[in-house]
Amino acid sequence: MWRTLSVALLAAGVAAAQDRQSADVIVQAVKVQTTKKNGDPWDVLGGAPDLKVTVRNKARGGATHSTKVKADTFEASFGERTVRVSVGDEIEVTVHDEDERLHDKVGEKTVKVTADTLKKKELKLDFDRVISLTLEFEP
Ligand SMILES: [Ca+2]
Ligand SMILES: [Ca+2]
Repeated sequence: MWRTLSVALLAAGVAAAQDRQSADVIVQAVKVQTTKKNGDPWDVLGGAPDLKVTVRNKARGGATHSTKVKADTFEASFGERTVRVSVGDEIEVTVHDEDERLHDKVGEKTVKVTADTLKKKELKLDFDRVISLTLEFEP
């Protein structure tokens, strides 16, 4: 009886520890298509885009962090720490071309953070006009 109880308590403890599993989301690198969907260049006169990545945790009151802008490039390395996430949270990742007034959206994707995501530590995504976006999850 006591043995059964302690096993049950141990199992509950393990489950609780997994619930708390969390990590910082680090935006590592992004690579985008050379044009908008309609074939137009990202900026007038054929300029390359000015890339910025925003990560929003849809749980936790919508904590949001945007990276710095990398100007005039189709690919960029950031290495920037953004929001903290836990297993089960959903994050919305948006890549923009920063402009004077209306920014062009390069792509947007919502991803669910799983225990597997945190275990693998690295997540590579492709969506919309984003060829690849690499996120790292650091405990
Ligand atoms: Ca633009
Ligand atoms: Ca621009």
